[in-house]
Amino acid sequence: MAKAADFWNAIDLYDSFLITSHVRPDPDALGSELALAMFLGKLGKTCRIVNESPLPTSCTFLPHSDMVLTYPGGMDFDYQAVICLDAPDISRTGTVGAAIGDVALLVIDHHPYNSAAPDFSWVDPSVSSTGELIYTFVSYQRELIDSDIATCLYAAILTDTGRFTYANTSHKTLQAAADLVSLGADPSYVAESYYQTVTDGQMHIFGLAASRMRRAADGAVAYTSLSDEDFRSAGVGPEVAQELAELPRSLAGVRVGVLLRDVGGKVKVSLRSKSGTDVKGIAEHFGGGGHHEASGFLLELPLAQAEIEVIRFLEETLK
Ligand SMILES: [Mn+2]
Repeated sequence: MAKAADFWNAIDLYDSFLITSHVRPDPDALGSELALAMFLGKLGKTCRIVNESPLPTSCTFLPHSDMVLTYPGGMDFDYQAVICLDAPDISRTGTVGAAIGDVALLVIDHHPYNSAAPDFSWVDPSVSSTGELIYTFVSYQRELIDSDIATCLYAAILTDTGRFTYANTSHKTLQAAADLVSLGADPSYVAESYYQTVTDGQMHIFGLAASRMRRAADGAVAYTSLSDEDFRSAGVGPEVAQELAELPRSLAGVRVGVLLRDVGGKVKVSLRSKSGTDVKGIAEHFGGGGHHEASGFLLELPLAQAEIEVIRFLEETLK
C-alpha cells in the first residue's frame, strides 16, 4: 500500500495530466487510463488520455471510451505531468512518449521495469494487472468510485488475468474484482461486450489455428502458425492475437503453447506456459521478454523457418 500512498503524494504536486499507455492498447491499458482519468477528474484535476494507436472496436464498450484520443489529437494541452500506464518503459508508448518533452513522468505498471527510473515509478510484477494497482490507489477514496470507474477497472483485471485463470490471479485480485462488482461493475455486461462478440472472420482464424495445431517435445509443446494472408483473407486484425495465443496451451499435457504469426515482415512468437514452466527465459534467449507464464519475441525470419528454429530450441530446452 505504501506505493499507492506515494502516488497520492505524487499527483498532489500537479493539476494537469497527460495519461498514456503502450501501443496497441489492451483493456488493461485502456480501462486503467479511463478509470484514472475519471477519478482524477473527480479530484478536480484536468486529464487527457492520448495513445499512439486508435481505440480498438473491441474496447468501445468501456464507459467513456470516447475520452481516449489518438496521437497527435489531444496533444495541444498544457500538461504538467505524464502518467504512463501498463508500459514498463515510456518508449513503449511510441509517438506519444517521443513527443512529451521535459515534464514529470509517473509510471504505474505490473511488467518488470527495465529502463531509467522516471520521477515516480510504481511497478509491481506480483500484481495481476495495472487495473488492480489503480484499484488500490482509488480505494483510498472509495466513495468516489462510481459504476463507470468500477466497470473500467473490472474489465482491466478480468482480461489481464485471462478471466481469473492465470497464475497472477491472487486472493487480492478476486477481492478487488468482488469489490468493483459491489460498486457497480456488471460481470455479464463486460463478458458479453468483450468475449462474446467474436466475428465470423475471427472464428475462421480460430479454426485455422486449431486445424494447424502440432505437438513437439513428446507432446509438451503445442504450436500453430498464421500468415499475413490468413489474417487478410479473414478480414481480421491483430486484436484476436491474445485469445489465439491461449489456444495451444489449452491442450491437455502441454507445458508450452506457441503461436507464430506474421507481423509486418517479422514473425511474432507468443509463448504461454502452464505447470510452472518458465517461458520468460525462453523469450529472453530470442531477445524478447514478458512474464513467467506469458512472454513473446520477434524473429526476422520467414514464418516456416521461424517455426523450425523455435521448435528446435524448445525441444532442447524442455528435454
Ligand atoms: Mn497489463
